[in-house]
Amino acid sequence: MVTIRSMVIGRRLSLSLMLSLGLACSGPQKETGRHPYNAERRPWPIPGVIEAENFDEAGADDPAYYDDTPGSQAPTDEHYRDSDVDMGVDPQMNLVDVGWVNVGEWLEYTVEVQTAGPYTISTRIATPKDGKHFHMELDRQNVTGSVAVPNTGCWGSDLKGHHCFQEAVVRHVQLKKGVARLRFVPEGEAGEKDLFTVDKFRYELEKQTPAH
Ligand SMILES: [Ca+2]
Ligand SMILES: [Ca+2]
Repeated sequence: MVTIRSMVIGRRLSLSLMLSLGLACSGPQKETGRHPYNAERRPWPIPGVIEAENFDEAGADDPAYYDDTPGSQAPTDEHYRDSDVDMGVDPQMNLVDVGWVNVGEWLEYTVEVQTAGPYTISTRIATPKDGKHFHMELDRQNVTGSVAVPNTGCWGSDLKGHHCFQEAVVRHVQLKKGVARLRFVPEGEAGEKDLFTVDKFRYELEKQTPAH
């Protein structure tokens, strides 16, 4: 085994040796710098609520989203965090959301399922369009199937003071315990733009009837 001492050249480590050392210390998992978007860098717990705008902070070679428009399409005074993801700040509803969601785009969150079992997943979402869908993946496995988004009448709130987020609910989603990457994926025809505005995802563990 190569020791640190044997890799020291004088008092300096060469870049290649530092990289070797980093790989040796990190074990089989590649160290990318990607992490959950919270101060503790802790996976978002499930059961729990994950805000759509709190997708992971990406590592150098490990993206946490795909967004097909450079920069944000939201007004500049609605800035929440630096990213190409189009996030809006809604002062009427006191929330931050992700809007201008196009087919082909996706967002990822590192989560930790703390209890295995069946879950109800409620997504707070808005659209003035009919027939829009999305699904959610854990470690690239589609766990929800296609979830229908109701036409809620507007993009979340409008200048007339209408508030129109609703919950798109899917039940009985079996989740395994452990850390995983949750991916939110809009569905539709390639090139389809501006499907909906999404605020948050709520994962609730369903009550289970004891076996007889
Ligand atoms: Ca964008
Ligand atoms: Ca939100």
